[in-house]
Amino acid sequence: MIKYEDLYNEVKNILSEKRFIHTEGVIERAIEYGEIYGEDKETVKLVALSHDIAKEIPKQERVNYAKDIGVELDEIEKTNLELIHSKVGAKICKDKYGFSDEMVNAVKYHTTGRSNMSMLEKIIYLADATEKNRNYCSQEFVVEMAKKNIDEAMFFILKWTIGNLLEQNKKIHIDTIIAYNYYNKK
Ligand code: DGI
Ligand code: FE
Ligand code: FE
Repeated sequence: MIKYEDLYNEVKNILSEKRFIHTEGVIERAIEYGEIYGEDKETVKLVALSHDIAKEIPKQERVNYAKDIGVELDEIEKTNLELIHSKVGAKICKDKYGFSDEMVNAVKYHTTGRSNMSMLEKIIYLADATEKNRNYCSQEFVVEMAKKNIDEAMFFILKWTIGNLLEQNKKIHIDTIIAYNYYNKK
């Protein structure tokens, strides 16, 4: 597996300044959550650092790039470029950086979520949504919720995300809906 220091420089070169600032926010938040929930710090840092590695592949190239590296896309993913970056990123992390399956899945499901997520998957999903540069979800009450009851925070973010997507008439990916139902414990 690639060393954190080496990957840090690689990611810094690949991403724009804005996206790298977001990434540093995710690393910081993921470390906080990881400490509370007892996840290995180096693992958490590596996944947070690389979660958006494929975010800035030019839109017109993204579908072909996914095909070239052997990522299968469903119909929604083919037309929603936002959704491709997590799957493509996961494949890069597996093939190029030698990530374990659990780490790969944390990258793969960081945008949609899914049912029955591992602790590492939830930490990355929530760190991505609540890092300090985010507007709404970085508020203290959301961060506190994530620290006290991680499944409740999953539900909160999923509900908020789906609400936003509905308002914009966007399609909801099936994994997002499955995750919402799973973490809706009421
Ligand atoms: O990559 P980031 O911006 O850091 O965050 P992210 O990976 O959570 O991606 C956020 C984008 O993904 C945002 O524009 C909403 C979109 N998204 C998340 N779930 C769905 C979705 N888009 C569609 N169409 N359907 C979804 O279910
Ligand atoms: Fe992302
Ligand atoms: Fe992100």
